[in-house]
Amino acid sequence: MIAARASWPSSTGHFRAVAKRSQGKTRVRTSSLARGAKARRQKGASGQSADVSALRGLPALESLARVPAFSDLVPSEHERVAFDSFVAACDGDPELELGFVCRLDRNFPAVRCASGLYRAEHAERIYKGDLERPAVGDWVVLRRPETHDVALIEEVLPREQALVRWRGSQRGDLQVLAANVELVLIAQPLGREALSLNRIARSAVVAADSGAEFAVLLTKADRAATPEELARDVVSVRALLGEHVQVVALCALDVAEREGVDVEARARATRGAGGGFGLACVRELVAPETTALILGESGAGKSTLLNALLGEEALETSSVRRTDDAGRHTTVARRMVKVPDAGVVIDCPGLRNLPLVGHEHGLEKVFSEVAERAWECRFRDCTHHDEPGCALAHAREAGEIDPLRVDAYIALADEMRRHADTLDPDVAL
Ligand SMILES: Nc1nc2c(ncn2[C@@H]2O[C@H](COP(=O)(O)OP(=O)(O)O)[C@@H](O)[C@H]2O)c(=O)[nH]1
Ligand SMILES: [Mg+2]
Repeated sequence: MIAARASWPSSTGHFRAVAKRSQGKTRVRTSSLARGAKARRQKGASGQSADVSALRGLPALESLARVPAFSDLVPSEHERVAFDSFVAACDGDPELELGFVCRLDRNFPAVRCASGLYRAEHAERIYKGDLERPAVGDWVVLRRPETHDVALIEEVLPREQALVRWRGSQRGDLQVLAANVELVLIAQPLGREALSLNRIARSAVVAADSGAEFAVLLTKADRAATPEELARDVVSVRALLGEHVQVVALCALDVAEREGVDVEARARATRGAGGGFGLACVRELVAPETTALILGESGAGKSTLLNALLGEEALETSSVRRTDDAGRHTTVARRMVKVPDAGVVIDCPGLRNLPLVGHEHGLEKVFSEVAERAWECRFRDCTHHDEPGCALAHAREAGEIDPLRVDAYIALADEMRRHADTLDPDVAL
């Protein structure tokens, strides 16, 4: 049995960097399907922002590799009905088509429809009004006037699910990372620094809060100091998130071969610790008809992994800074790619931080037995630090719950409690 080596860091300092605020605020959807649809139809495509020059710097659609086909994603019944009623409100306007956003380049969408792949702009009431802009994965109503090169997104259909993060330390400033994501692949690189369990735990909480499944990918397995160290990391992650969560270690580059790393020894060690090893395991996770998103900091090896899965350099990758191992934000687009014989994966720019302003339901899901036990504390507002009658302290001491999980829960709950006025009263932290 390999002992877990990582302990829970006392601060959340891994993610101190300030969130970027470059992409405009996201607000809670106020969908208004048929509202004004007729008026918009009369207006035709003239509502678009018309800044076509801004489209010129974007990659040509023909150059994009591995864009999913229309049939690779399936709209929900709800989304289909919403589309049909929008079209009906427009008297069956033949210019309207159903599509999904498969790419955002500097916030300019590309939309995949049954008839093809199109660059699109937002209808005026979307880009000027307070309606939410579509995220990658959203189903939309697209208008394609014959006389225009660029199509127009008339409506973002009510999405089934969204993966969101809070941008700052207040509720109300949300960023939708992608919509309709079923699986979040939490990419955490191995290397000089100790594995960040904090980052993995908060990523899991964000994923669970969105309703998505999640799995952990330990990338750059060639950079773990030894196979034993790698095995200890796998054990730690499984202890943290529970043994039902899949953990896959991998090496997406063949540097391992060049630098004389014994990959097979690492694969054996990983499997011995209960994890999976290699690209084939990742491909298995992303089953056909699944939409996954790779979540991780810049430089975690997300794009390299996707290229390896695709078997070609479809996505640009970066070198990490030698001084601190940090990545350089090479990926500026959010995009979907179809992995051969597997599902669709969304690659997006690395996230420096994942503040847990909300997401308490995600915390409750990931640490369910801890959250359940927290109801037994003597004081309803117990912070689980040194209050008498603390059920979590008791569970930890009695060995009833893994201390790693208790400590992770308390650290993340502390962070959320700092914004207590925003919490849902139905969840006890
Ligand atoms: N040693 C090693 N380096 C890797 C591996 N995967 C990616 N890298 C390197 O890590 C850097 C960042 O990779 P990239 O895929 O751009 O990261 P992203 O920002 O998460 O998309 C690049 O220099 C890659 O060559 C790996 O498995 N082993
Ligand atoms: Mg990248």
